[in-house]
Amino acid sequence: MQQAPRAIIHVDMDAFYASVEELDDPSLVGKPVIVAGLGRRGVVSTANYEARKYGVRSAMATSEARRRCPDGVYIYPRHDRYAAISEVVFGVFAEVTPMIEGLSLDEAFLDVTASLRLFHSVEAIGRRVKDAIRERTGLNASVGMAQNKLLAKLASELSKPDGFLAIAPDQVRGYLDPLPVGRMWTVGKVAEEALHKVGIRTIADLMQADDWRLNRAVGERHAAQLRQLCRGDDRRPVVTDAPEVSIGSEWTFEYDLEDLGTAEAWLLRQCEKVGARARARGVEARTVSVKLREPPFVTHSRQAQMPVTGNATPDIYAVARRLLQVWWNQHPRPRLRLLGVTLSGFDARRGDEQQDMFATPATDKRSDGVQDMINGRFGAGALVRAGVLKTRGSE
Ligand code: TTP
Ligand code: MG
Repeated sequence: MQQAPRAIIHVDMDAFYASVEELDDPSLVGKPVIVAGLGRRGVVSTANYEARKYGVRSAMATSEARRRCPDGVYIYPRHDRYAAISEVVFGVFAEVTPMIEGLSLDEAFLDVTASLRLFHSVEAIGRRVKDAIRERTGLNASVGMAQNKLLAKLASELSKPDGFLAIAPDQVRGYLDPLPVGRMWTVGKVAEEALHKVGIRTIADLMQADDWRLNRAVGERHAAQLRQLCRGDDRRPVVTDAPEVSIGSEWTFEYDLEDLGTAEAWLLRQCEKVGARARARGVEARTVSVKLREPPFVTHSRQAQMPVTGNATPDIYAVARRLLQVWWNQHPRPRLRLLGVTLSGFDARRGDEQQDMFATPATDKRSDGVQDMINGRFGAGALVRAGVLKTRGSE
Protein backbone atom coordinates (compact mmCIF):
# COMPACT_ATOMS: atom_id res chain seq x y z
CA MET A 1 0.00 0.00 0.00
CA GLN A 2 1.33 3.42 -0.92
CA GLN A 3 1.87 5.67 2.09
CA ALA A 4 1.08 9.36 2.09
CA PRO A 5 4.34 11.33 2.26
CA ARG A 6 5.34 12.31 5.78
CA ALA A 7 7.74 14.89 7.18
CA ILE A 8 9.75 13.52 10.12
CA ILE A 9 12.40 15.30 12.17
CA HIS A 10 14.91 13.60 14.45
CA VAL A 11 16.56 15.79 17.08
CA ASP A 12 19.52 14.67 19.18
CA MET A 13 21.54 16.94 21.45
CA ASP A 14 25.31 16.88 20.98
CA ALA A 15 27.31 15.21 23.77
CA PHE A 16 24.37 16.08 25.95
CA TYR A 17 25.51 15.58 29.57
CA ALA A 18 29.01 16.88 28.82
CA SER A 19 27.66 19.95 27.01
CA VAL A 20 25.49 20.80 30.03
CA GLU A 21 28.58 20.61 32.24
CA GLU A 22 30.45 22.97 29.87
CA LEU A 23 27.51 25.32 29.88
CA ASP A 24 27.52 25.51 33.67
CA ASP A 25 31.30 25.79 33.93
CA PRO A 26 32.73 27.60 30.89
CA SER A 27 36.29 26.92 32.09
CA LEU A 28 35.72 23.36 30.80
CA VAL A 29 35.29 24.47 27.17
CA GLY A 30 38.11 23.15 25.00
CA LYS A 31 39.10 20.49 27.53
CA PRO A 32 38.24 16.81 27.31
CA VAL A 33 35.18 16.36 29.54
CA ILE A 34 33.93 12.94 30.62
CA VAL A 35 30.67 12.50 32.55
CA ALA A 36 30.97 9.20 34.34
CA GLY A 37 30.50 7.11 37.43
CA LEU A 38 33.62 7.73 39.47
CA GLY A 39 33.73 4.63 41.67
CA ARG A 40 35.97 1.67 41.04
CA ARG A 41 33.42 0.14 38.69
CA GLY A 42 32.17 3.41 37.25
CA VAL A 43 31.03 3.64 33.65
CA VAL A 44 31.19 6.55 31.20
CA SER A 45 27.82 8.17 30.44
CA THR A 46 29.20 10.39 27.75
CA ALA A 47 32.30 12.24 26.64
CA ASN A 48 32.52 15.56 24.83
CA TYR A 49 33.97 15.59 21.33
CA GLU A 50 37.38 16.67 22.65
CA ALA A 51 37.53 13.54 24.83
CA ARG A 52 36.27 11.31 22.00
CA LYS A 53 39.51 12.13 20.17
CA TYR A 54 41.22 10.00 22.81
CA GLY A 55 38.88 7.10 22.12
CA VAL A 56 36.64 7.65 25.15
CA ARG A 57 33.09 6.39 24.53
CA SER A 58 29.74 5.99 26.29
CA ALA A 59 29.45 2.75 28.31
CA MET A 60 33.23 2.33 28.58
CA ALA A 61 34.63 1.60 32.06
CA THR A 62 35.79 4.82 33.68
CA SER A 63 39.11 3.12 34.49
CA GLU A 64 39.64 2.48 30.76
CA ALA A 65 38.70 6.10 29.97
CA ARG A 66 41.25 7.35 32.50
CA ARG A 67 43.91 5.24 30.85
CA ARG A 68 43.09 6.66 27.42
CA CYS A 69 42.61 10.21 28.59
CA PRO A 70 44.43 10.80 31.87
CA ASP A 71 44.19 14.59 31.62
CA GLY A 72 40.43 14.65 31.07
CA VAL A 73 38.04 16.33 33.49
CA TYR A 74 35.87 13.63 35.08
CA ILE A 75 32.46 14.71 36.34
CA TYR A 76 29.79 12.76 38.18
CA PRO A 77 26.38 12.97 36.38
CA ARG A 78 23.76 15.46 37.63
CA HIS A 79 20.55 13.91 36.35
CA ASP A 80 18.24 16.54 37.77
CA ARG A 81 20.02 19.28 35.86
CA TYR A 82 19.92 17.30 32.60
CA ALA A 83 16.23 16.55 33.12
CA ALA A 84 15.47 20.26 33.65
CA ILE A 85 17.18 21.20 30.37
CA SER A 86 15.46 18.32 28.63
CA GLU A 87 12.13 19.85 29.61
CA VAL A 88 13.05 23.11 27.89
CA VAL A 89 14.07 21.18 24.76
CA PHE A 90 10.81 19.20 24.69
CA GLY A 91 8.95 22.50 25.18
CA VAL A 92 10.45 23.68 21.90
CA PHE A 93 9.19 20.55 20.15
CA ALA A 94 5.68 21.15 21.44
CA GLU A 95 5.65 24.53 19.67
CA VAL A 96 5.91 22.94 16.23
CA THR A 97 3.87 19.74 16.64
CA PRO A 98 1.96 17.71 19.20
CA MET A 99 3.33 14.53 17.61
CA ILE A 100 6.47 14.00 19.67
CA GLU A 101 8.08 10.66 20.45
CA GLY A 102 10.75 11.11 23.09
CA LEU A 103 13.43 8.42 23.06
CA SER A 104 15.54 9.74 25.90
CA LEU A 105 16.25 13.03 27.65
CA ASP A 106 18.10 14.35 24.63
CA GLU A 107 16.49 12.67 21.64
CA ALA A 108 13.09 12.67 19.94
CA PHE A 109 11.24 12.10 16.70
CA LEU A 110 8.73 14.73 15.58
CA ASP A 111 6.07 14.12 12.96
CA VAL A 112 5.56 17.57 11.45
CA THR A 113 3.51 16.52 8.40
CA ALA A 114 0.47 18.45 9.58
CA SER A 115 2.59 21.49 10.48
CA LEU A 116 3.94 21.93 6.95
CA ARG A 117 1.07 24.15 5.86
CA LEU A 118 1.86 26.60 8.61
CA PHE A 119 5.65 26.56 8.35
CA HIS A 120 6.00 25.86 4.59
CA SER A 121 8.91 23.42 4.61
CA VAL A 122 10.40 20.76 6.85
CA GLU A 123 13.71 22.65 6.77
CA ALA A 124 12.00 25.78 8.10
CA ILE A 125 10.61 23.77 11.00
CA GLY A 126 13.93 22.04 11.66
CA ARG A 127 15.77 25.37 11.62
CA ARG A 128 13.28 26.88 14.02
CA VAL A 129 13.69 23.97 16.43
CA LYS A 130 17.47 24.10 16.26
CA ASP A 131 17.64 27.88 16.76
CA ALA A 132 15.14 27.91 19.62
CA ILE A 133 17.04 25.15 21.46
CA ARG A 134 20.25 27.11 21.03
CA GLU A 135 18.66 30.36 22.24
CA ARG A 136 16.91 28.91 25.25
CA THR A 137 19.49 26.43 26.47
CA GLY A 138 22.78 27.56 24.93
CA LEU A 139 23.28 24.03 23.61
CA ASN A 140 23.63 22.54 20.14
CA ALA A 141 21.15 20.04 18.78
CA SER A 142 21.66 18.01 15.62
CA VAL A 143 18.58 17.94 13.43
CA GLY A 144 17.80 15.40 10.71
CA MET A 145 14.82 15.68 8.36
CA ALA A 146 13.37 13.11 5.97
CA GLN A 147 10.26 11.17 4.99
CA ASN A 148 10.57 8.59 7.78
CA LYS A 149 12.26 7.82 11.10
CA LEU A 150 15.05 5.71 9.68
CA LEU A 151 16.24 8.42 7.30
CA ALA A 152 15.66 11.32 9.68
CA LYS A 153 17.81 9.65 12.32
CA LEU A 154 20.45 8.87 9.76
CA ALA A 155 20.43 12.53 8.70
CA SER A 156 21.05 13.78 12.24
CA GLU A 157 23.76 11.18 12.83
CA LEU A 158 25.57 11.91 9.58
CA SER A 159 25.58 15.66 10.16
CA LYS A 160 26.42 15.60 13.89
CA PRO A 161 27.84 17.59 15.73
CA ASP A 162 25.90 20.83 15.27
CA GLY A 163 24.21 18.99 12.42
CA PHE A 164 21.43 20.05 10.10
CA LEU A 165 20.59 17.81 7.18
CA ALA A 166 17.51 17.03 5.13
CA ILE A 167 17.52 13.89 2.99
CA ALA A 168 15.19 14.28 0.00
CA PRO A 169 13.73 11.17 -1.69
CA ASP A 170 16.07 11.44 -4.67
CA GLN A 171 19.10 11.56 -2.35
CA VAL A 172 18.29 8.40 -0.39
CA ARG A 173 20.48 6.05 -2.43
CA GLY A 174 23.40 8.45 -2.32
CA TYR A 175 23.35 8.46 1.48
CA LEU A 176 22.45 4.83 2.11
CA ASP A 177 24.54 2.94 -0.46
CA PRO A 178 28.03 3.64 0.91
CA LEU A 179 27.12 2.93 4.55
CA PRO A 180 28.47 -0.20 6.23
CA VAL A 181 25.62 -2.71 6.81
CA GLY A 182 26.36 -2.60 10.53
CA ARG A 183 24.95 0.94 10.57
CA MET A 184 21.52 -0.27 9.49
CA TRP A 185 18.84 -0.47 12.14
CA THR A 186 18.21 -4.12 13.27
CA VAL A 187 21.73 -5.20 12.26
CA GLY A 188 23.56 -6.12 15.45
CA LYS A 189 26.99 -7.69 15.83
CA VAL A 190 25.81 -11.21 14.98
CA ALA A 191 23.92 -10.24 11.82
CA GLU A 192 26.78 -7.99 10.76
CA GLU A 193 29.26 -10.83 10.96
CA ALA A 194 26.93 -13.18 9.10
CA LEU A 195 26.52 -10.61 6.32
CA HIS A 196 30.28 -10.04 6.09
CA LYS A 197 30.77 -13.79 5.72
CA VAL A 198 28.71 -13.81 2.53
CA GLY A 199 30.51 -10.75 1.22
CA ILE A 200 27.93 -8.10 2.10
CA ARG A 201 29.73 -5.14 3.62
CA THR A 202 27.79 -2.07 2.51
CA ILE A 203 24.13 -1.31 2.00
CA ALA A 204 24.79 -1.21 -1.73
CA ASP A 205 26.12 -4.79 -1.48
CA LEU A 206 22.97 -5.81 0.32
CA MET A 207 20.75 -4.21 -2.31
CA GLN A 208 22.54 -6.18 -5.01
CA ALA A 209 22.74 -9.50 -3.16
CA ASP A 210 20.50 -12.27 -4.46
CA ASP A 211 17.83 -13.74 -2.23
CA TRP A 212 19.45 -17.03 -1.35
CA ARG A 213 22.68 -15.35 -0.23
CA LEU A 214 20.86 -12.89 1.98
CA ASN A 215 18.45 -15.52 3.31
CA ARG A 216 21.32 -17.83 4.12
CA ALA A 217 23.05 -15.10 6.10
CA VAL A 218 20.21 -13.78 8.25
CA GLY A 219 17.14 -15.94 7.61
CA GLU A 220 14.18 -15.16 5.39
CA ARG A 221 12.31 -12.98 7.84
CA HIS A 222 15.13 -10.61 8.67
CA ALA A 223 16.24 -10.63 5.04
CA ALA A 224 12.88 -9.32 3.86
CA GLN A 225 12.87 -6.67 6.55
CA LEU A 226 16.42 -5.62 5.74
CA ARG A 227 15.63 -5.25 2.05
CA GLN A 228 12.80 -2.96 2.93
CA LEU A 229 14.90 -0.86 5.30
CA CYS A 230 17.80 -0.68 2.88
CA ARG A 231 15.45 0.70 0.25
CA GLY A 232 14.91 3.50 2.76
CA ASP A 233 11.39 2.28 3.38
CA ASP A 234 10.36 2.60 7.03
CA ARG A 235 6.70 2.86 8.00
CA ARG A 236 7.00 3.05 11.76
CA PRO A 237 4.74 5.79 13.01
CA VAL A 238 5.85 8.49 15.42
CA VAL A 239 4.19 7.23 18.59
CA THR A 240 3.06 10.26 20.53
CA ASP A 241 1.46 8.41 23.37
CA ALA A 242 4.78 6.96 24.43
CA PRO A 243 3.71 8.13 27.84
CA GLU A 244 6.64 9.80 29.48
CA VAL A 245 10.36 9.90 29.37
CA SER A 246 10.60 7.62 32.38
CA ILE A 247 8.54 5.25 34.52
CA GLY A 248 9.63 5.03 38.13
CA SER A 249 8.61 3.62 41.46
CA GLU A 250 10.25 4.20 44.82
CA TRP A 251 9.59 3.42 48.46
CA THR A 252 10.74 5.02 51.68
CA PHE A 253 11.12 2.57 54.53
CA GLU A 254 10.12 3.18 58.07
CA TYR A 255 13.14 1.20 59.24
CA ASP A 256 16.46 1.18 57.40
CA LEU A 257 17.13 -1.96 55.38
CA GLU A 258 20.37 -3.48 56.54
CA ASP A 259 20.38 -6.80 54.79
CA LEU A 260 20.94 -7.34 51.07
CA GLY A 261 18.37 -10.13 50.71
CA THR A 262 15.56 -7.91 51.97
CA ALA A 263 16.73 -5.01 49.81
CA GLU A 264 16.69 -7.32 46.79
CA ALA A 265 13.17 -8.46 47.58
CA TRP A 266 12.02 -4.85 47.65
CA LEU A 267 13.90 -4.14 44.49
CA LEU A 268 12.15 -7.01 42.74
CA ARG A 269 8.84 -5.58 43.84
CA GLN A 270 9.70 -2.18 42.32
CA CYS A 271 10.80 -3.95 39.13
CA GLU A 272 7.43 -5.71 38.92
CA LYS A 273 5.66 -2.38 39.25
CA VAL A 274 7.60 -0.46 36.64
CA GLY A 275 7.66 -3.50 34.33
CA ALA A 276 3.87 -3.83 34.54
CA ARG A 277 3.41 -0.13 33.79
CA ALA A 278 5.75 -0.30 30.80
CA ARG A 279 3.97 -3.38 29.47
CA ALA A 280 0.57 -1.76 29.93
CA ARG A 281 1.74 1.16 27.82
CA GLY A 282 3.42 -1.02 25.22
CA VAL A 283 6.84 0.55 25.69
CA GLU A 284 10.24 -1.07 26.12
CA ALA A 285 13.10 0.48 28.01
CA ARG A 286 16.78 0.72 27.30
CA THR A 287 17.96 2.08 30.62
CA VAL A 288 17.35 0.88 34.16
CA SER A 289 18.22 3.19 37.07
CA VAL A 290 18.15 2.47 40.75
CA LYS A 291 17.87 5.14 43.40
CA LEU A 292 19.40 4.41 46.78
CA ARG A 293 19.11 6.65 49.80
CA GLU A 294 21.32 6.18 52.81
CA PRO A 295 19.85 7.53 56.00
CA PRO A 296 19.13 10.28 56.52
CA PHE A 297 19.38 11.96 53.08
CA VAL A 298 22.35 10.90 51.01
CA THR A 299 20.91 9.78 47.70
CA HIS A 300 22.76 7.83 45.04
CA SER A 301 21.66 6.95 41.56
CA ARG A 302 23.09 4.17 39.43
CA GLN A 303 22.09 3.29 35.90
CA ALA A 304 22.90 0.77 33.22
CA GLN A 305 21.64 -0.30 29.83
CA MET A 306 19.72 -3.50 29.26
CA PRO A 307 21.42 -5.82 26.74
CA VAL A 308 18.35 -5.35 24.50
CA THR A 309 15.38 -3.05 25.07
CA GLY A 310 12.72 -4.75 27.15
CA ASN A 311 9.96 -4.60 29.74
CA ALA A 312 10.00 -8.11 31.19
CA THR A 313 10.39 -8.09 34.98
CA PRO A 314 13.26 -10.62 35.05
CA ASP A 315 15.25 -8.56 32.52
CA ILE A 316 14.72 -5.34 34.47
CA TYR A 317 15.50 -7.04 37.75
CA ALA A 318 18.70 -8.61 36.42
CA VAL A 319 20.11 -5.15 35.64
CA ALA A 320 18.72 -3.43 38.75
CA ARG A 321 19.97 -6.17 41.05
CA ARG A 322 23.49 -5.96 39.67
CA LEU A 323 23.48 -2.19 40.28
CA LEU A 324 22.24 -2.69 43.82
CA GLN A 325 24.78 -5.43 44.56
CA VAL A 326 27.70 -3.37 43.26
CA TRP A 327 26.64 -0.40 45.39
CA TRP A 328 26.04 -2.61 48.42
CA ASN A 329 29.44 -4.27 48.19
CA GLN A 330 31.21 -0.94 47.87
CA HIS A 331 29.83 0.25 51.20
CA PRO A 332 31.44 -0.66 54.49
CA ARG A 333 28.10 -0.50 56.29
CA PRO A 334 25.31 -0.39 53.73
CA ARG A 335 21.90 0.81 54.91
CA LEU A 336 18.93 1.95 52.87
CA ARG A 337 16.18 4.39 53.74
CA LEU A 338 14.74 4.52 50.24
CA LEU A 339 14.95 2.29 47.20
CA GLY A 340 13.59 2.99 43.74
CA VAL A 341 13.74 1.77 40.15
CA THR A 342 13.23 3.84 37.02
CA LEU A 343 12.99 2.80 33.38
CA SER A 344 13.92 5.21 30.60
CA GLY A 345 15.14 5.29 27.02
CA PHE A 346 11.86 4.01 25.67
CA ASP A 347 11.27 2.36 22.39
CA ALA A 348 7.57 2.33 21.58
CA ARG A 349 6.27 -0.92 20.14
CA ARG A 350 2.76 -0.77 18.81
CA GLY A 351 0.88 -2.04 15.81
CA ASP A 352 1.37 -5.31 13.98
CA GLU A 353 3.52 -3.94 11.24
CA GLN A 354 5.89 -2.58 13.81
CA GLN A 355 6.08 -5.69 15.93
CA ASP A 356 7.05 -7.62 12.89
CA MET A 357 10.20 -5.57 12.65
CA PHE A 358 11.65 -6.63 15.95
CA ALA A 359 13.71 -9.62 16.85
CA THR A 360 12.82 -12.30 19.40
CA PRO A 361 12.53 -10.95 22.93
CA ALA A 362 15.23 -11.82 25.45
CA THR A 363 12.89 -13.44 27.96
CA ASP A 364 9.70 -15.39 27.68
CA LYS A 365 7.07 -12.90 28.69
CA ARG A 366 4.20 -15.29 29.34
CA SER A 367 4.56 -15.24 33.10
CA ASP A 368 4.51 -11.42 33.11
CA GLY A 369 1.40 -11.44 30.93
CA VAL A 370 -0.47 -13.76 33.31
CA GLN A 371 0.68 -11.74 36.29
CA ASP A 372 -0.43 -8.46 34.73
CA MET A 373 -3.83 -9.95 33.97
CA ILE A 374 -4.38 -11.25 37.49
CA ASN A 375 -3.12 -8.05 39.09
CA GLY A 376 -5.30 -6.03 36.72
CA ARG A 377 -8.34 -7.98 37.85
CA PHE A 378 -7.65 -8.44 41.56
CA GLY A 379 -5.57 -5.38 42.31
CA ALA A 380 -1.83 -4.87 42.11
CA GLY A 381 0.04 -7.16 44.44
CA ALA A 382 -2.47 -10.04 44.21
CA LEU A 383 0.15 -12.11 42.47
CA VAL A 384 3.81 -11.40 43.06
CA ARG A 385 6.95 -13.39 42.52
CA ALA A 386 8.03 -15.60 45.42
CA GLY A 387 11.07 -13.42 46.17
CA VAL A 388 8.83 -10.45 46.84
CA LEU A 389 7.01 -12.17 49.70
CA LYS A 390 9.96 -11.29 51.88
CA THR A 391 8.82 -7.66 51.76
CA ARG A 392 5.39 -8.43 53.18
CA GLY A 393 4.96 -7.12 56.68
CA SER A 394 7.80 -4.60 56.59
CA GLU A 395 5.73 -1.91 54.82
P1 TTP B 1 23.53 10.08 23.21
O1 TTP B 1 22.64 10.99 22.44
O2 TTP B 1 23.69 8.67 22.76
O3 TTP B 1 25.00 10.70 23.29
P2 TTP B 1 25.44 12.21 23.46
O4 TTP B 1 24.30 13.15 23.40
O5 TTP B 1 26.29 12.31 24.69
O6 TTP B 1 26.42 12.42 22.23
P3 TTP B 1 26.05 12.56 20.69
O7 TTP B 1 26.56 13.92 20.30
O8 TTP B 1 26.77 11.46 20.00
O9 TTP B 1 24.55 12.47 20.58
O10 TTP B 1 23.05 10.01 24.72
C1 TTP B 1 22.51 11.14 25.38
C2 TTP B 1 22.91 11.16 26.82
O11 TTP B 1 22.51 9.96 27.48
C3 TTP B 1 24.41 11.23 27.02
O12 TTP B 1 24.89 12.57 27.06
C4 TTP B 1 24.63 10.51 28.32
C5 TTP B 1 23.47 9.54 28.42
N1 TTP B 1 23.95 8.17 28.14
C6 TTP B 1 24.29 7.34 29.23
O13 TTP B 1 24.15 7.73 30.39
N2 TTP B 1 24.77 6.07 28.97
C7 TTP B 1 24.94 5.60 27.70
O14 TTP B 1 25.38 4.46 27.51
C8 TTP B 1 24.59 6.46 26.58
C9 TTP B 1 24.75 5.98 25.16
C10 TTP B 1 24.10 7.72 26.86
MG1 MG C 1 22.87 13.01 21.90
